[in-house]
Amino acid sequence: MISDNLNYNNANFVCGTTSVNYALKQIQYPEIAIWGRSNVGKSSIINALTERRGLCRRSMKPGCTMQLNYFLIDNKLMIVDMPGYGFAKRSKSDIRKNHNISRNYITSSTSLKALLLLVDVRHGCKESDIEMIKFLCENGRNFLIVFTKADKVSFVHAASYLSSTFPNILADNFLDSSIAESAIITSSKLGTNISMLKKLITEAI
Ligand SMILES: Nc1nc2c(ncn2[C@@H]2O[C@H](COP(=O)(O)OP(=O)(O)OP(=O)(O)O)[C@@H](O)[C@H]2O)c(=O)[nH]1
Ligand SMILES: [Mg+2]
Repeated sequence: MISDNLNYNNANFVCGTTSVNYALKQIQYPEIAIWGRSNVGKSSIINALTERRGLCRRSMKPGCTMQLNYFLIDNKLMIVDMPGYGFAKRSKSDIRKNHNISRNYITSSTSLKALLLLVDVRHGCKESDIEMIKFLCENGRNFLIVFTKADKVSFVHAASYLSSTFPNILADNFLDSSIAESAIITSSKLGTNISMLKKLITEAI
């Protein structure tokens, strides 16, 4: 049981690996994984959670994270930065490799407690996001939708997207629209809802 007062500042990069088996063998902490389209802000949210700007390398070019990057928080929790999906400018073989790494990890990790599925609130849920949500549901994984880059849109846009557009998209795709009820909107740049996210992570592990 992990308490509420996890010290996120006490964070260290442990390893980057493409081999799920390697990771499974070496690491036995509860894991929270960060997933989402390329450039959605996965690495940035890890930096925001830990308040360590340089801990997780933000990409200048989208789609740069091509492995599972493990960060140990307070010697109790592992945060896993996953390769992004949905970036067309990578080679087909790189896209396939990234897909395989992520899918293997999601289907076979025994330490994975929940995923944060990040969606850029400016663009909303795309087809690829819906596909991944379906994949998580099919595999019985706990997940939370985390909208990113709230600082880039107006409050009105964000509120209407969350309360009507997003639940409708879920319903249109035969997905449980109550998924939207626990979605959270964040900004790594401003720190918006980052403490709330920490509470939700604690609840998930
Ligand atoms: N304004 C704003 N920009 C953000 C925010 N979060 C991330 N960004 C920017 O978005 C870009 C991508 O951020 P990353 O954190 O590297 O995204 P990523 O999902 O890790 O990208 P890949 O690893 O390539 O898939 C960077 O230029 C960040 O500075 C945010 O909350 N607000
Ligand atoms: Mg990244």
